[in-house]
Amino acid sequence: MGYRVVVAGATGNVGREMLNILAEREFPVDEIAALASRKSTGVECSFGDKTVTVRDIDAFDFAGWDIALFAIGSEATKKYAPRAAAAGCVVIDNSSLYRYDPDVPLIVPEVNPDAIEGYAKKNIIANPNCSTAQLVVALKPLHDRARIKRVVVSTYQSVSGSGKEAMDELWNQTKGIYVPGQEVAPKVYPKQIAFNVIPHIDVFMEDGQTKEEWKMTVETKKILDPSIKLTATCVRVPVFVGHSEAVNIEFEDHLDEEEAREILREAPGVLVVDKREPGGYVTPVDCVGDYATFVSRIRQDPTIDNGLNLWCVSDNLRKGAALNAVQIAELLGRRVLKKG
Ligand code: 11C
Repeated sequence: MGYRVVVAGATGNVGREMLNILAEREFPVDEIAALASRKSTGVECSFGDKTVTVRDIDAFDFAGWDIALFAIGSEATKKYAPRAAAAGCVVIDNSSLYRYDPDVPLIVPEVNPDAIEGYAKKNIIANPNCSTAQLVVALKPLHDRARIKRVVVSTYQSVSGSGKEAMDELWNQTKGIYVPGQEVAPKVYPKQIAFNVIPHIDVFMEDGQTKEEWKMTVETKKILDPSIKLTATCVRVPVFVGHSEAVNIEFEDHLDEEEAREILREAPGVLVVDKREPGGYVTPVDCVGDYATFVSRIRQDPTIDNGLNLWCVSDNLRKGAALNAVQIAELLGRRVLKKG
C-alpha cells in the first residue's frame, strides 16, 4: 500500500519538478492529485509516463489524502495549508510562510532529519529557500568535523528562482537587446537582467540587507546550528537554472583543504568536482536536472586562522525546492507514516 499524494501548484516551475521527481524516485504513490488555481483547471501535467489533469485547489477536499507538497507561494499557502493540515493531510510547504515558526520543522534530510519528529504540532513541514538548502548540505559535514564560526557567502542565483515569467523576461530581453524596436523593458526585475547582474533578491529590510540574505542567515541557524554567524550578498544573474555560491568559512578548529575535500567526497548529497585546471569545476549549466550539491574550488583561506573557501552549485528547482520536498516526504514515510 502506498500514499495518496497531492501536488499543489502543479503547473509552476517547482510543482512540475515535484511531479517529475516523485515519478523518477518511484515514491510509492497510490493516487496523485495535481492542484492549481481555477484558471489552470483542466491543464494536463506529466507524471512519469502518465498525465494528470489539474484540479481547482479551492474546490479540493484534502480529507483522506496523506501528503501534500505545496508550491503555491505564501499567500495561497496561508489559505490552503491549514485546511489540508486540519483534514489530516501532512503539508510539506515550499513557501517561506512557516519556515520561521518554532512549531514547524524546517528540514534538509541530509542535515537535520530528526527534526521530522516535530511535524505533528501543526501537521506542516517547511522546505527551505533554495540558496540555503544547497549551502547547508555542503556545510554540515565540515561543521561536524571543525565547528563553523562564521560564513560569508555571495550567491549567483538563476532567474528560475523568480518563476516562469522571469525566465521569459531573460529569454526575450536577450533576443531583443540588439534588435532595434524589439527591446524588452524590465518588468519582473527592477533592472535589465540580460547581460547584467542585479544585487537584489526579494524585498529590502530596514537594516539594508534583502530578505533573501536574511533568509539564508535565519534558515542556516534553524537547520544547522544557531551559533553559526552568516552574512550573505544575494545576486541575480542571467542564468536560467542553477544557483551558485562563493562561500568563505571560518572554523573553530583547523581543517586542511585535503581533509575537507575527503569529508565532502563522503558526504550525503554532495559531489566534489575539484580539479585545479581549466574546466575542472562545476558551473550551473552542468548541474541542471541533477540531484547533487556540487562543490568545487576547495582551498585554504590564508587571510584568517582556520579558513576555507569553496564554490557550491546546485539545481535550484531540484535540491533547492522539489527534490528536497520529495526527500522530506520519503523521510516522513520511513519514520512516521510507514505505509510504502
Ligand atoms: C530566488 N530563492 O532564487 C528565491 C526563490 O523563499 O522560497 C525562492 C524563495 C523562497 O529568487
